[in-house]
Amino acid sequence: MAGDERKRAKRRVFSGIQPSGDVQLGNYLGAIKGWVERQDAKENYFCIVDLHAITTPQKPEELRRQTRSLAAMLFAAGLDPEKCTVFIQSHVTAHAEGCWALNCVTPVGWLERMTQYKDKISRQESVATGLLDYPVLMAADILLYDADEVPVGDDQRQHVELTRDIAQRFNHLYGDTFKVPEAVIPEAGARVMGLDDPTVKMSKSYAHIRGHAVNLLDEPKEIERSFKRAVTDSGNDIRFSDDPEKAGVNNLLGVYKAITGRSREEVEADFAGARGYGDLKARVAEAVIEELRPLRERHHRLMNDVGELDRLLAVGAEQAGAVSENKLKEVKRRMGLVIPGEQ
Ligand code: ATP
Ligand code: LTN
Repeated sequence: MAGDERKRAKRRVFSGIQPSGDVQLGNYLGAIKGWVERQDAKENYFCIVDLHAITTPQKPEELRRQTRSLAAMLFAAGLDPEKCTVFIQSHVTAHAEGCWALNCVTPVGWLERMTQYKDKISRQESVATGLLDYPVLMAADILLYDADEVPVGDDQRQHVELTRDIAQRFNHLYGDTFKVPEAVIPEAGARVMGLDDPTVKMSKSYAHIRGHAVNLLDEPKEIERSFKRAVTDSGNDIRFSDDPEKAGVNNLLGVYKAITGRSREEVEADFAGARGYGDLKARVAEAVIEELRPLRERHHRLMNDVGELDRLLAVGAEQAGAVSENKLKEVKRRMGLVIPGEQ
């Protein structure tokens, strides 16, 4: 590990995104936009985590379509295949194997405490073992690459903490093997809330609920409509606020701030002369439409050449496989498994 790290000129970034639905604005502002902006400064690995997606029920044909569509969206958003290794998790078998190894050092109690798990099981009748194990697979994703940084939205903070705990436990049991990574959470856009209900996080899995999410592929008219319907309050005060009553307005301002990159004061000044919430909604919608327009066009072009898309993903899987297979071998060696060809 130390040798590999000494040779590294840039900090290594690893992140993942589930192909569990159509990519929504929260995914973009909380994660993807930051990945794109920092890609020159980092060594980048971005994984489409299909094995995570199947921890909740998926329709097979939909999942296949969504996986390719998500890959196209990552490139359309600006990830450059020359600078980033973009790949599908199930194409690199080290992830599932690494998960098994880490399962054997992770106490079940750690997993039962995860808030996302508790939240998801409260909404399901039958809970798959994979859902409980979800964070261990995520830990394997990250640790197999000796990632320095994990750029994610705020909802993933606890999972990255758990990854650190698992790394430390493994290192303690078997000797220094894994780098202990850090979560990188954006200052703006880390928690975009549902437009229909500003008390719940915007999520792909709820994207079918009318008015909940902005899908990155939505047509301008649709985006306008979603914002027009966004839940606010009965007042007319346009400012950032922690008041639960004003969560809707706060969310709209947060989206605007994340897109424009302006400070809180600048954003509030921008709306100082606005005529009520109608005006606010129209201008936030406009900013989102302009931000997403080129993505939609590039996505459309990429989806028309699936051969090229699959080729890029195959290159990504090969690069990712080279790094993670090597690490997995080290893990197996540490744990006392016989490595073919080794004493
Ligand atoms: P699902 O509904 O299937 O759980 P999701 O929409 O929550 O999906 P993920 O694929 O789990 O999205 O997350 C991908 C990335 O997007 C993660 O870094 C996550 O933190 C971030 N993210 C997801 N939702 C939001 C949100 N509402 N605001 C900010 N970031 C988000
Ligand atoms: N659980 C993450 C997706 C994910 C991930 C990762 C993120 C899977 N593996 C590794 C960062 C690093 C989520 O966003 N729901």
